[in-house]
Amino acid sequence: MNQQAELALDLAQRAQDHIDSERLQDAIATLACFGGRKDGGVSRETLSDADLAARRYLVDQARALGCLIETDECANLYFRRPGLTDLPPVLTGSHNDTQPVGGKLDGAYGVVGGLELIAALNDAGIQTQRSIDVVAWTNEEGCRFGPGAMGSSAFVVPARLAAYRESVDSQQITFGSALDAAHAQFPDLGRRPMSSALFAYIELHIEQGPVLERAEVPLGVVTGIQGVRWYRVTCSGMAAHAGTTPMDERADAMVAALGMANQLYAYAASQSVSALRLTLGQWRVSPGSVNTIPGEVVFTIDARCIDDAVLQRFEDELRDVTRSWTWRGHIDFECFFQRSPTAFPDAILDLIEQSCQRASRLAQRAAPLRLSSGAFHDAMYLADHCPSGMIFVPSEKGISHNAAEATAPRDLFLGVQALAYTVTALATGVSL
Ligand code: HGY
Ligand code: MN
Ligand code: MN
Repeated sequence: MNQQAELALDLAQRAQDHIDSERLQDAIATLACFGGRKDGGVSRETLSDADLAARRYLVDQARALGCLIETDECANLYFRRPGLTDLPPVLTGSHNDTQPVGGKLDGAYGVVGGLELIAALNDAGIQTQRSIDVVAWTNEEGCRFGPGAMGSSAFVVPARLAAYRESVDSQQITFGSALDAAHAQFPDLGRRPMSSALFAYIELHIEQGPVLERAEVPLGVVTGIQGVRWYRVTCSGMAAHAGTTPMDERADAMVAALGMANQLYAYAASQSVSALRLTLGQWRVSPGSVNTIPGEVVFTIDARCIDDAVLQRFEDELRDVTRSWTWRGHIDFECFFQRSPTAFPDAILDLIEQSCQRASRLAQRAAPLRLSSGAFHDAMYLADHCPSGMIFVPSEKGISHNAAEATAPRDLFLGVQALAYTVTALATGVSL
């Protein structure tokens, strides 16, 4: 190993050893207050008032750490700790938005973990060759404005933003108008161009599933992310009187929608597609009256699998089911989010594994596990842009997208230690 790399790993160890668990816990608890719920969860959907207030808090925190702060056209927030050179920076971070009923950690943990890394580098008096940027991505969840991971995907391919600006929420507000309103609240932030050069991207995140906890392993080296497709299915029938319309003369959109849903769940449950995960999470019934036959039912489909061919076969099945449903109305569907499976590069996996091994060994915990991610993350787009990777910590009972989402403080601490080692090594001379 050359001298530069040796120095880099020495600095990486020092950064790792300066992570402060109490400071980390305080920051997680404070950020969770923005959109905090009585049940202990967080409701901070993208570009909502709670999200904007949280952004102001993060900007203040980053300023207090001496960071330079910028944003871009998609309102992604960047907190830079300058390095000694103007080589492409190392980027870390995650998303700041949550599900309508989310937890304190999904996304927030990666952003706060990045700021804790900067605090530790300041404490250790470490200067890095490359700048370290911590990012808070806009709209990763995609539940208010679909599709998901808009901020990171527009960063990688800016041309995507035009279509994203047209996306509307349930109040018919466009993503574009919400973006413009958000920018107006931060007039003093410098703007950086999107798709700027990056040396590497490392994202720290909770697993949101049961694998690490069941294996009793505190750190996960994420090998990749399964593929995802989102569809919107519209069943159009005819609204009519619930009392006077004979059953055999109806164009009841709910009968069609439920019939389709049952066929799709039966398909997903069949042995041949056991790796497929299917969720029909969002339903809109109109006119939504107790005594009017539903004229229209719109529902969403979230289909996931590590094998893209399984997702393609599911889409073929969806098309067949749509065509085969005979009734007086009609059914359309559109795919509004599609991302093939992602694989992270070996050089990043090996460095992350090294960082996790040191952190878990010093804590006398089990060695890290390699696993793929069931959830999607901004890293799936960054992987198209630069060498990228992810570090996982366990989720208690595998629960996420739920107010009960939780991870033991000692595991959260180890995760940030592993992040500190990985990012500092990359920013001080480890080559890829
Ligand atoms: O849906 C997802 O996988 C991510 O948590 N937004
Ligand atoms: Mn997330
Ligand atoms: Mn999520």
